[in-house]
Amino acid sequence: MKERLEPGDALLLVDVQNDFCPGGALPVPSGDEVVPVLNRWIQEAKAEGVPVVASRDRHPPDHRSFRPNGGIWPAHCVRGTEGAEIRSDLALPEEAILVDKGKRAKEENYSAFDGTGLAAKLRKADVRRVWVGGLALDYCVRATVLDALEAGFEIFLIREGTRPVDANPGDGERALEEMRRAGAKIV
Ligand code: VGL
Ligand code: ZN
Repeated sequence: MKERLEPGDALLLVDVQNDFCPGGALPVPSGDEVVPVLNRWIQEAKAEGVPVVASRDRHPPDHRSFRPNGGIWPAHCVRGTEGAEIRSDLALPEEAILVDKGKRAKEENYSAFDGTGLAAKLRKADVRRVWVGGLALDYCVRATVLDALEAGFEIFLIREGTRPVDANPGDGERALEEMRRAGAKIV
């Protein structure tokens, strides 16, 4: 990687959880392939003293996004289950900041900034630029990036460190274009 992390940056890893990887309840195709890529970025963050944030989708069993409850997704990332855990091969530093979202049955919360206080937390840590990777490109990563731009952060999306669901062919590409138009830099 030629891009460098520097003071004032944060690395934000979105929903790198068992249920979003092959074998999980809502598998993102090749979702597990983001892990080695993001592990290299974590090493770089540690070397530069840059904070690492990891978001988790943490739903109650009666969450509205689940099909039996009228939503579009199979039940996934139910709190307390193995599927909701972050992939054990993601080398998160001990001091990583964990952000849980989707905790309320009646709210979707795709974005790691939605109802989590993350923007305030990052500003308090003097973060201005955020490097984003994780799952899934066309849902939670997209929503997170658009919210972060709205909140005034400079955003770098780590293209190799994310994968789309692509429920409709081209969803991932369209999400990338939308983020680019909104001001994200795709690296
Ligand atoms: C996600 C669908 C439902 C994601 C979360 O993390 O992209 N997608 N819940
Ligand atoms: Zn979810």
